[in-house]
Amino acid sequence: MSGQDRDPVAVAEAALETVAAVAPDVRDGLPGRRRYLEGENPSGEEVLAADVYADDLLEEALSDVDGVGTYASEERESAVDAGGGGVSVAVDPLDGSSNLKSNNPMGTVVAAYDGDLPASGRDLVGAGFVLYGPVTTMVAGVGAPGDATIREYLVTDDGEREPLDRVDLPDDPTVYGFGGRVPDWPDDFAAYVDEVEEELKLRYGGAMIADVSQVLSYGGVFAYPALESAPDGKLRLQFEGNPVAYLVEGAGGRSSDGDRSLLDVPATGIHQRVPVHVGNAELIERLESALS
Ligand code: P6P
Repeated sequence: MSGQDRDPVAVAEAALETVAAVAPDVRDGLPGRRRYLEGENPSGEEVLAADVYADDLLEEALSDVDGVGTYASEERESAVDAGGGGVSVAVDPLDGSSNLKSNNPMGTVVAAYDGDLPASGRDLVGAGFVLYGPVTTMVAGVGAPGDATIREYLVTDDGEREPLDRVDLPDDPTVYGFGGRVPDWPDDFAAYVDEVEEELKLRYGGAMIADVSQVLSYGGVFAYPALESAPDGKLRLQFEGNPVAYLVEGAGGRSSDGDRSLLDVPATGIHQRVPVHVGNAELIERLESALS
């Protein structure tokens, strides 16, 4: 059977297993790679030696997965041909890598799309993130958006996934975390924050997947919103917005670019930015009302 013929969901599962298998090597390579390199990534951000190291490890491993035809990452201007296969993987090799200097959590995000990039979130056949926290874990699911069961896994030292609990967003929200500077928030978003901060506890750590993990564990809302200085926000749809929307919606929550599910945002480029808001449905509905 050629890679083109392999069931896309099976390819997504194999890609997630591969990311888990590489995770211990990524984590082990962090201590000696805390220095910044010359140049910037395609989004104009500084690049750590650890970013490049993780990206190279993941590109080599994921390109060998039968059925993966394209590898794309936040660190590369354009997608890489990975041989015969209909599934495209989009990776943020080290999400929140600026946390390496301060020794705070960061992670790896992977999205598996059935088709070419840039792709709609509706084309996802699987997504997940590895969280390099006190414990290395993965949160992941496979299948079409809305069909996937989202589960947490322990990632062992030899890169195996040990299933833990199914992830379901708690009904009663507890935490919030919003990126950007307060003076840079548009007035309508700032008004929404005024309401939310009366109800929830602030949890913001500068790595999207660590902050989203707080929301998945305790209920609440995470956002990197549109800013006055950056109307499309900071986070990338292909590598960050779509996969976390897939996971949070699969766990019973909602996502939004301010107007609709992130999974329905038209894909225009692999590095396109999008305002990201994910969390409990009621909080996202209130957000959309505030921004309308
Ligand atoms: P700021 C990390 O660089 C990242 O892409 C996300 O993981 C995180 O949510 C955001 O940027 C943090 O941005 O402006 O708070 O440093």
